[in-house]
Amino acid sequence: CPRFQPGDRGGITDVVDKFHFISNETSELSHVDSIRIALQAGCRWIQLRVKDRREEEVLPIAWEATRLCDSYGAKLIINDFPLVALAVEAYGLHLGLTDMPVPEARTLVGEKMIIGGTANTWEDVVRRIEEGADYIGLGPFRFTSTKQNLSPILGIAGYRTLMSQMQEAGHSTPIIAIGGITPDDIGLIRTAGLHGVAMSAALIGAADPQETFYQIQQALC
Ligand code: TZP
Ligand code: MG
Repeated sequence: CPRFQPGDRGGITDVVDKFHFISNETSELSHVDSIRIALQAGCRWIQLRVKDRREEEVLPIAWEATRLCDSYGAKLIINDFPLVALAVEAYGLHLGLTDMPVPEARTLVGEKMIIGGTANTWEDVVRRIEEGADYIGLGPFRFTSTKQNLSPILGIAGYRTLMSQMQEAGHSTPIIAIGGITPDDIGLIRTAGLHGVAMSAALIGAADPQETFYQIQQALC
């Protein structure tokens, strides 16, 4: 597929929606710094995932992320804070397993916003589908230190089992793999029938994030 030029707008939706960048904070980078790296690399689906902060602390970060994402024509998804997502008119909201249930969030954010939900087991997947989630983040694929309180690791065998259960049940909600994923894993993950992948550390920690994103895109299209 053609090489996506950072700075382009439009016409790349099908490919970029398959890669979700998850923001993170390190000793060297703020959330917004991590988002800037992902946007400069070419990523156009950004999830702002701020942990252990109050809503009023998340809001200014979300505004900054909104300004940046808008300037790149990128979609911004807010993890965990429906009212923040509503305030900044985010493209979407992502809810973890212990966050507000999807239907409750739906009444808060309205019908226009995408809502994604995390799942670790077949029961979680079914619940997410029944709740009306627009996509499901399924993981972890392998161990990662990016997330605390990690659910049991699924590995490729776990994905294969869950994806065949999806197929048998006739469900088509897009499933995004997450957790410790590197560009080299994408080919294998896609053989299990997943729609796309989410990544944090492997992109912001890459020596050349733009080249890494190019490899990711090639593996996803
Ligand atoms: N949920 C499961 S693993 C994870 C989240 C948010 C972190 C993903 O980050 P990384 O650095 O790609 O493992
Ligand atoms: Mg959460």
